[in-house]
Amino acid sequence: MSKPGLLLIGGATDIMLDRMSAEFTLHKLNEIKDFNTWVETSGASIEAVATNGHDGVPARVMEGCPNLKVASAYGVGYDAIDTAACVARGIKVSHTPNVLNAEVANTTLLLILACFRNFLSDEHHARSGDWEREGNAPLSRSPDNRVIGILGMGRIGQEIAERLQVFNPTLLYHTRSKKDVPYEYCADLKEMAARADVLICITPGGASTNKIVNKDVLEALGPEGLVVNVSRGTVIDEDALIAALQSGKLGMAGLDVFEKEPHIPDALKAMDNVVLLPHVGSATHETRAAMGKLTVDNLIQWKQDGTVLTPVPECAHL
Ligand code: NAP
Ligand code: 8YV
Repeated sequence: MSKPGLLLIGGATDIMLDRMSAEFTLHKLNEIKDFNTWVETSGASIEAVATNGHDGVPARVMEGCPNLKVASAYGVGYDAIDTAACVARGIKVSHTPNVLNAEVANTTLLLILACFRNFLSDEHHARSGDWEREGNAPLSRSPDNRVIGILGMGRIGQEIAERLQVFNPTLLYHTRSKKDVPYEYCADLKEMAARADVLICITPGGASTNKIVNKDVLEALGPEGLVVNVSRGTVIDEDALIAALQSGKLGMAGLDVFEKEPHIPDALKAMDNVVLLPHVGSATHETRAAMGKLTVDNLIQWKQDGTVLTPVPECAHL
């Protein structure tokens, strides 16, 4: 019996490629020279797509693969996928929740420590010889005993809150609905920012969170405040962030995600009160292996019985 066609969009680990090739006839979008010709010869054979939170499922793929039945995302965020269009066609969308919670939480703590403790400038002070030439580095600030506001209290937000306990924080959170967690709920994001020393962003991307952290929220966080973004770049108004940091109305930023990845504005690169990471929140061998396993497990499950293990909420009823 011929294997169903699978179109890979974006990257995959070697183990993912081996497992997908054993079960599917694998096509790689980045190796297709003439897409329109490929559609004519192979588009109808494609029943499955493997993609990620950055590349999604482009409209040309949706149009060129009329028999598409499942899209498996290598990541938990799926804002790049038009789930309404998928649901309308009965296409099941899966993602990789939970297996990356710990790593993204670690990245969040890394950014908090790097910002408060001047990690980048102190490392340079040591490596450059400035310590020998100029003496001790300036004092930094402790992350301990801070008021920390978390925007988003889902799978990763709750892991972040648990791991933050090492800093003996006062924890606040803001979401659209109150959660059963032992932290203070703040119905108003700006009010939470005004009370916080640190604001952590860990919501999904998409319309409901687009630029939710705006000029008013950033200035409420204030000149001593730190904003950490490990969600999506669209959650923070990037122009307002740059202006607030440059004017001193906001103290620091620790950023793993950006509005137009992989582009990072030069203004952010030029500031020494900003720590920049290239969207590596989940990017460890161990976590990506777990994400990759679940991505392919979803595809194999679909091939076996038409269901997926971890559907996105919008597709859970399909
Ligand atoms: P989740 O379990 O679905 O949690 C999302 C949280 O955000 C929920 O508490 C939700 O509560 C809240 N939320 C959603 N829309 C909101 C809004 N408009 N205003 C306020 N709160 C809102 O998702 P997760 O597994 O924690 O993942 C969260 C996101 O992290 C992903 O979608 C992805 O974008 C990002 N992420 C980034 C990396 C990285 O490498 N940097 C890695 C993994 C994930 P309510 O629905 O009650 O509002
Ligand atoms: C991935 C992420 O790097 O899971 C997510 O939502 O942002 C990261 O784990 C991204 O999805 C690209 O694969």
